[in-house]
Amino acid sequence: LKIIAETKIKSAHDLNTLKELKVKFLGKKGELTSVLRGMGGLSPEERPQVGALANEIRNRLESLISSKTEELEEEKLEKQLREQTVDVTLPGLPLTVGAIHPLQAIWEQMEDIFIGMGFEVAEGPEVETDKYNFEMLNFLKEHPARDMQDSFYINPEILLRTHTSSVQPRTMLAKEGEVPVRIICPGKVYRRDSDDATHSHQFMQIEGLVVDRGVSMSELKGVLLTFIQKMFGKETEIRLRPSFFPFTEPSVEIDIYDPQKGWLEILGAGMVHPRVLEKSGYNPEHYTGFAFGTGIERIAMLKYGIDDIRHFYNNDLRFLRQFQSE
Ligand code: FA5
Repeated sequence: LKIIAETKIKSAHDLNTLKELKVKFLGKKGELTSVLRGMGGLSPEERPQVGALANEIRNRLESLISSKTEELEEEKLEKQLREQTVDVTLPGLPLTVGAIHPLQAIWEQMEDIFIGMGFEVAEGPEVETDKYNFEMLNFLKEHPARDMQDSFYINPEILLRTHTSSVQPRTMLAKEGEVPVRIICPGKVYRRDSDDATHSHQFMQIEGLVVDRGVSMSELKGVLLTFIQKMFGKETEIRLRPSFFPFTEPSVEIDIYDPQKGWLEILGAGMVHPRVLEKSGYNPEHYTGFAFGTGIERIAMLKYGIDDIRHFYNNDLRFLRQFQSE
């Protein structure tokens, strides 16, 4: 038995065969176990001798099996390593690299330009109250923009902000009458406009607000001309047209000149209305201010020559990949 078992164990080629052999010889119903069971039939003198022999065989076979198991496991590992070597000279798979979204690129560029002119970046909520979106900005109760037709209302007092101008009173109140106020606020705004080539129901604006002693219209023009020329080139011309906003007086619309398309409106601006200053805790006899608001999509469309605002929101990779190097 010992000799047969030893030969079989030594010549086992894989771990499964070895496991089977262990059961066959040493298991509960194994051959050695049945020898031990048969000891009842032996004489008392023979028993210790046969018992000792059987134990010796068991120990011998167990150590043989465990060293063979180790040997086979090592062999298996080496085989795996040999077969799975990595050929580092093979060319790798190309990685697809994402691009910054054109609106994000313009947003960041605009922030950099205004930060360079001493502006700080402010924030405000997209879900806004009537108070900050309209009331504090001198909109009359019956102003058409307050109508359910134009704004997304959550309830009669709360709506999705229709412009970033809501950050004007928020900032002034937070400053508690201190000057200078010199902020820009980029962010999303929402209107019940029907989507077409130049309108989107959700778009982005950048608001600007400056309040201090002696702030003038010529400073407003200087700041916006600097911004536009940094964005579109030194030669770009602008034009100020009279306009109306309830929160600025006088109000202007600013156009830029595009050689192909002529004059294009890009932003609204004006001197902060005295009533708006007053409502937010600034005495209009001591302080003046200017504000402006522009659409990020419209700036991006002009800058990149994009003819349809919907391209920005369709997530068409053929469109987005064109901005890979931005
Ligand atoms: C305003 O929203 C004023 N709050 C701007 C302002 C700020 C005036 C501070 C004075 C002082 P207006 O509704 O014109 O104004 O919108 C400003 C800009 O947002 C427009 O010039 C345009 O660039 C962009 N815009 C307006 N509606 C849409 C739309 N549906 N889709 C995309 N861009 C739009």
